[in-house]
Amino acid sequence: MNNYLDLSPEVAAALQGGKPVVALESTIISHGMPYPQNVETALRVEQTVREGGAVPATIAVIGGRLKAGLTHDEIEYLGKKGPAVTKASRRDLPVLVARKQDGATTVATTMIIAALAGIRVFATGGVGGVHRGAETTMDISADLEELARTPVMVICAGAKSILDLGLTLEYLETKGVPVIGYGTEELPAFYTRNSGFKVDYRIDTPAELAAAFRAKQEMGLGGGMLVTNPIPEEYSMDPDRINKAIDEAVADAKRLGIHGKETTPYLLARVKDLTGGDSLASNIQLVLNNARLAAQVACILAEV
Ligand code: PSU
Ligand code: MN
Repeated sequence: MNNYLDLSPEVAAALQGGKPVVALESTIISHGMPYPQNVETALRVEQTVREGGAVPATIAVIGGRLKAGLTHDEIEYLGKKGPAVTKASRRDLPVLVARKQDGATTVATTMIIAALAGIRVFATGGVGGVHRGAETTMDISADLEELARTPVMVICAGAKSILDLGLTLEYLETKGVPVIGYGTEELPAFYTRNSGFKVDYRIDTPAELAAAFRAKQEMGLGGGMLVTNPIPEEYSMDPDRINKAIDEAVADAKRLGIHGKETTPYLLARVKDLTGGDSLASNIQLVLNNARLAAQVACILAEV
């Protein structure tokens, strides 16, 4: 076992026994939602994974240790500290670990720690991608490189149009990352089921998701797979309203000169404010929906 990694007793026992485990990220707790909804949601997501027959492993860096499986107190701690916790992507890990500091893990870092632990399925809300205007800012999330290199299936609700969805798909194609629509041919846009962009493949069953992932690994192709699971119809938002809020948020970020790792948290918080909190309710529901699917896939991958 890696010297930097701590598995919770429950996660260690599950992995040891070949039981299904689902990884969950912590930037969504610290930077993705306000307190206390962030903590309530994180615990509900864990509960949903359990109801699906799998063990949840919420991932973070605490006191410089890479943790897979957090206690409720640790989740409460990250949620309460919120954006004061360092948002930790791949490049942040070395110094945080050496200094024995805390970090909330993004999709990229959650994948790294999940892979170290031997966890193959990870549920979240949204992934990072190529930002609008990246042709001049070069702001491309490290999540995309991680999907290219680290063997974890990431189940998300597509990408928010705070990103340039077309360029994000092009980047993933170049990197050889399959983008799967779960029960859909269209890339979902997080708050809405449609984006106008096509996914690479539509897959309708957890068994086929598991088979494709297994084939990718057994062929030695390595890297991850991006499964995009549309938000349930009843929780999806009005596209005009959400797109107007996103356009305004992107314009505000540009005017204020927000850049680097601050961009995504700024845009997420601004969109939430501009939609008067309605987007938060949708956000919570789509994460629960992804946790359910992830548990199903993890159960199938755990069968021999
Ligand atoms: N997009 C969302 N919600 C999120 C994030 C992105 O809709 O919570 C978070 C995830 O943790 C993701 C990170 O990995 O932001 C991407 O940040 P960046 O663009 O700085 O790589
Ligand atoms: Mn960035």
